Amino acid sequence: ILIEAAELHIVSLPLITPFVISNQTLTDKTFPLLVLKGEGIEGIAEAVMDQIPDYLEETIPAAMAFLRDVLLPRIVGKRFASPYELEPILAPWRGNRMAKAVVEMAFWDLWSKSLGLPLKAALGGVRDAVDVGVSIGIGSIDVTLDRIAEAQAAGYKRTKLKIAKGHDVALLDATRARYPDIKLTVDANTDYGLEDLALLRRFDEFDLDYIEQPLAFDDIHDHAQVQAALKTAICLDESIRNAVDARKALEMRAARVINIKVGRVGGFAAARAIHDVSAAFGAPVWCGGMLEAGIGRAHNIHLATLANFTKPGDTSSASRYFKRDIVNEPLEAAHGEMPVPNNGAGIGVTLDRDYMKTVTSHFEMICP
Ligand code: OSB
Ligand code: MG
Repeated sequence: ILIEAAELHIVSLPLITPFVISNQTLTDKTFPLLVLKGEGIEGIAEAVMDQIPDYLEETIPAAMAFLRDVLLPRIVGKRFASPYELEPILAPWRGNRMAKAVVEMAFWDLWSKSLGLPLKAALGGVRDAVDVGVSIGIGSIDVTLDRIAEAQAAGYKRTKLKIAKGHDVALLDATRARYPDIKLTVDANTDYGLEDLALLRRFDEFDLDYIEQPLAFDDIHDHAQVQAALKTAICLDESIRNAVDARKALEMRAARVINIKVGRVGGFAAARAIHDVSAAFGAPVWCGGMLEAGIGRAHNIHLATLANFTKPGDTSSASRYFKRDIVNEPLEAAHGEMPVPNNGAGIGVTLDRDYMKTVTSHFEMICP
């Protein structure tokens, strides 16, 4: 396929409920959106970096410059026969996996559309719907219990509570008192350290399916000490950048579960490699989220159809996040299952261009 041009947008959607985690509060979901155009087809993807480097190092302003000045000029005007041909263009640059991912993901959409295949078929997925749970941001115990009640009523298959130091044991006590049997996990987003080992060990009382990313975003090694001291499985998110990290983490028993975010790890090739190495170690994976709008949500759903995504992911209904989405197709889960969108080939959702214009703060075209 010849890539004839690229559209680079910045889109900002208000969140229905502000999303609070241990190290950030989001009131709007702001993201770069890339459209690769070629031979009458469009491949689309959302990038997952934030405005400021609070979850990981990348930022929207730096990514926009890297995309505009470095990556897109090397792609626009060229032909690519498969996503693997992008690798030599993306690989030389250090880091910037979220910026690389948006290019690679948009190309997977374009490529699978050119083949007339759903993205999940191009990836080798095996399901028509994926199991999903909810991720509940930090709030008072009462508000959190209400949100769990809503998620239970909606049939979600797992509840993940965001925690932070000092907002953990009491929250879990109250949650288990009310819901002794639900599938429950926590996500610390790096808020603890090895000095908190005694506190972390108390989490074993709550029958959690796993504890997500207790220690630093750039640590794997110390997580092995936490895992050795706990009965509960550790799940790594921030600190898994690629398949080599996944191999090291599983080899040294720093985790027993991995959260794969295609937008975090540099794209589908890397996501699939992490999926495969985890399967080789017998470690289940699940598909994380970054509060994506409909385009990113669709990419995540297709990814989660791969066989080793055996734990419920974070891709809950778009209507939990946004009053109105930038895609025409509703992405709604029922009974804890999110159907794979299939309105046409590729990601199976289409942009609502009229609405998108009203929520776009920046637009540029990259031409050969
Ligand atoms: O750590 O998984 C995370 C949202 C923003 C930043 C980091 C994370 C999250 C979530 C939300 O947990 C998942 C979602 O609902 O998309
Ligand atoms: Mg996480």
